[in-house]
Amino acid sequence: MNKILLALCCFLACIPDPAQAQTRIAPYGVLPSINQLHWQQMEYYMFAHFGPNTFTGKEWGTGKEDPRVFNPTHLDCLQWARVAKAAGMTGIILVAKHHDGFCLWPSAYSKHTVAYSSWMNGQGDVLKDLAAACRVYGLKLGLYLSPWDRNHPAYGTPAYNQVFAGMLNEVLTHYGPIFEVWFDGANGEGPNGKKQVYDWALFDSTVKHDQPQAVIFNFSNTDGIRWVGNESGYAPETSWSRDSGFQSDSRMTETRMGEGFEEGPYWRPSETDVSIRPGWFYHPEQDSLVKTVARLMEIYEQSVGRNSSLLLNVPPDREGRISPVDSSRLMAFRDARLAAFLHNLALGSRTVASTTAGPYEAAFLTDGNPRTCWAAGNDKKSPEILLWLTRDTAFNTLELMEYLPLGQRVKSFTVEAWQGKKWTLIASGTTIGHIRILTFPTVRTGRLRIRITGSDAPPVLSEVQLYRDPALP
Ligand code: FUL
Repeated sequence: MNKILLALCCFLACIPDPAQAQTRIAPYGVLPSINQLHWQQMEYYMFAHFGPNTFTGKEWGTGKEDPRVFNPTHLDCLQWARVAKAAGMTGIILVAKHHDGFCLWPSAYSKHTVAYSSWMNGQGDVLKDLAAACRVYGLKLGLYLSPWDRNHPAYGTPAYNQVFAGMLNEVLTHYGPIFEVWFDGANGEGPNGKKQVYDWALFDSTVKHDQPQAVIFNFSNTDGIRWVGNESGYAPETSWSRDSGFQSDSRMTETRMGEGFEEGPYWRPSETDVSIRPGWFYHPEQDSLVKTVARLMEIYEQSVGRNSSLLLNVPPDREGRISPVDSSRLMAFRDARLAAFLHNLALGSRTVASTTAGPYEAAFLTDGNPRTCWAAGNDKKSPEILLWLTRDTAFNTLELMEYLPLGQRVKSFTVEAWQGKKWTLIASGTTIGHIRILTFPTVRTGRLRIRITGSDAPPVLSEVQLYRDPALP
């Protein structure tokens, strides 16, 4: 090979990573921020509800609980982090203050905190312990703070907005980097019988000032993440990362919240929050009701596999540890996921497309690298991708990935397998987004065809992967 040809090959070899490319693919619509792209890669992380409710057996405390009820006997945040890491999670979001107002850190703004509890004679700080544990295990830390406060005397008056911003400032400046701030939408009455008019602009600017790399759940239109609209553990099949923004909540049904808006002017992808147990807090009588591995797999495929992320609540018990029932279920769930996504059977296929923009060839779809991509040309016809598998292959799971830094585009597609003498439809879908997982009864074929039947702009996909999940028919 002469030198010019070699130089050209090297140039082409890195071009299909659009982040480095010289050939420009036009972006479409509103785009994700860097913070949102980093967040999207996290996919699966832990929610930890822990506080007075853990000890009183409630789900919603009244705020009148004696702070001394908070008294874990063996609080072990390292164990939480070890379990989360072994489970394959990427971070932990701690409920630092629930609606009862109890602060898991010694806040200067309240008398309803760990400093007034029996735990460690009031010298403890759960946030400090958890932040240190997350650092040990390479996990990111996020914080949930309920603006609704059933304890604070100022709640229901303008002064409370300053209190809440002050609390936010405390938790966002003492514990290192925070990847997500989770604002619960519940807004009930406080001790004086009044509801608070929240100063979202103040809360938003506090987060952005203290933790500029954090994403904000629920109440922000920049670096925002939206609620998926249910607490049952699924995103709808159609799942846009764009939506109409949090201020339009009044005309937003829960279904619309889940689906997002194709035409939405804001990039606010959804997060699916669900508990491994019936309750958000630990209750010993629910030990037999921890979700099964099959149910957790379904939840995973219907959240991460539908362009959402999975925030799975695993509440620590009264000792201050994740119970063995939950941790062993999480390990079995991890094993099931590893088995389901063990070998990408599409790797090395000969992959061609009916249309290609410049060097973004279809072969990059089956290279196992989500940073490279195939881009369709500007021609109007529905593009088709053809995979010639290395041999006749049996599979029951398809994973597609769209290259989101350039915007979300695909709105419908079909998947067909070559069976004898004809193409047979085996699956179809609407949006793709970060990851779309489809499962179907096992098919055996040597050829697969994916047709993008609807797209807002020429599609740009990064991966087509095939698996055989042994737990599926
Ligand atoms: C809801 C709360 O009312 C629940 O107690 C729980 O914290 C859940 C994650 O969000 O709005």
